[in-house]
Amino acid sequence: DNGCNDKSRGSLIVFEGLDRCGKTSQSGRLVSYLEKKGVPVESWRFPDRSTSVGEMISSYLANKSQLDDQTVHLLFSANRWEKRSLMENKLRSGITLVVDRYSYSGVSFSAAKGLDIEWCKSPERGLLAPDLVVYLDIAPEKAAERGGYGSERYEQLEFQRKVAQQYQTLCDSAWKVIDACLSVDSVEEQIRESAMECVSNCLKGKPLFE
Ligand code: DGP
Ligand code: NA
Ligand code: NA
Repeated sequence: DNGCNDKSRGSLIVFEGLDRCGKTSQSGRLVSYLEKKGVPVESWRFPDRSTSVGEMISSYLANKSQLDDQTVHLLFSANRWEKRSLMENKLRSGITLVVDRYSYSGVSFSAAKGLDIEWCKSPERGLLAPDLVVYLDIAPEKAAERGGYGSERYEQLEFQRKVAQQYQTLCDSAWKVIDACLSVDSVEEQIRESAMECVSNCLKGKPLFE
């Protein structure tokens, strides 16, 4: 199904960036804004730690279990796949999804460990393509200064530098790249503008792509 029969639908808006770039707070702000504008919207995030796959991921991230890099890559991907049909149903029923991390995190974090990038992309193929990718751009050193990282597996400066390099290779001209070091309000304003344009295109019947 290539989605050509779509009429109005919700938008798939994805936030990406390094740990501590401000994604979680900005995606929350966008959801509140869209709600106020009367746009049916839900806040989502990946990994979704509430499923049994998500619990395995969470335990891995907390260093409570060990998994090899390929295995954990496929678990993160499976965690998106297990939500795919629900996401599609929501979008087709007119609900906009604002998602904190998606396939680009999947590819960037695993490729940063040295896995082949094409291998990393493979299991993501067939997931729904976002209508808008918001990339909150921050230097790894700046992100590290923001109250420091937590204790999860990937929250280390050296690793985040490698993740940033991988995001660079994935980033294309369709992404909305925003300087995450601007004021919170100015970042929010730029996101609002792109999101409203995206929502109105989807209401006009922009097809849903895999
Ligand atoms: P978060 O809940 O957004 O803080 O994400 C938890 C950590 O997992 C964070 O360091 C980013 C990383 N991450 C998110 N998605 C993926 C993924 O698909 N693959 C890998 N390897 N790491 C991911
Ligand atoms: Na994190
Ligand atoms: Na986050």
